[in-house]
Amino acid sequence: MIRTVVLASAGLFLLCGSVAQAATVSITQTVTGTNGFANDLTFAFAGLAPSDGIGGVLTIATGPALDAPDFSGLDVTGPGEFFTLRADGEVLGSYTCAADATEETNPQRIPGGAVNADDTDCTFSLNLALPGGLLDTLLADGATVVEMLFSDIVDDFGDGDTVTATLSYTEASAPEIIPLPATASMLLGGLGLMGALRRRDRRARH
Ligand SMILES: [Ca+2]
Ligand SMILES: [Ca+2]
Ligand SMILES: [Ca+2]
Ligand SMILES: [Ca+2]
Repeated sequence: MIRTVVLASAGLFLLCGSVAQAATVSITQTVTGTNGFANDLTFAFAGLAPSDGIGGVLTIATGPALDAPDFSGLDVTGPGEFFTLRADGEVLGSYTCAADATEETNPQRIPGGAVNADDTDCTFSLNLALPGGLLDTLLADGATVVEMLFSDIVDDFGDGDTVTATLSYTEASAPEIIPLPATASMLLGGLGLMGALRRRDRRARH
């Protein structure tokens, strides 16, 4: 009984000790429609630390439109209007707010996507789980490029629409390593100090 409690509290302690802050990388891009048509978006993440292997989440979300009149959200509300997400060329899926789509169709309906009264724009926050294997493949070179590719009939972008891409995962805990050069210089410094003390000692005696 006591042993169980000790083991349980040891487990709790380990659990608390291993909870690290999830490294969150956030990139915001501004959509600029050229001649009313949508531009594909690229989110470049760099300088990424290795993950703990458990996987992470990629969140693609619409933000406020920066230009007046403000039409927040993206033109992915009708049949055939969707975007495809790719990470380092790997297709993650295709998504839409079109009423005829469901979470089982392709493109898949974005859960919680809110279409405005005019049925022209959809605001959403789409969370995609990145399994550990996929995330670690993406992070192998410390960088990943997420592409948001729009279907041809997505054409009602407002200048100043914003879209954010956020990559969240827990970094692998780095083992504590004392670099050898530092150890060596500390040792040399220590020897130098000992020599100086000895010299001072000798001088004091003379
Ligand atoms: Ca818009
Ligand atoms: Ca539309
Ligand atoms: Ca990569
Ligand atoms: Ca359209």
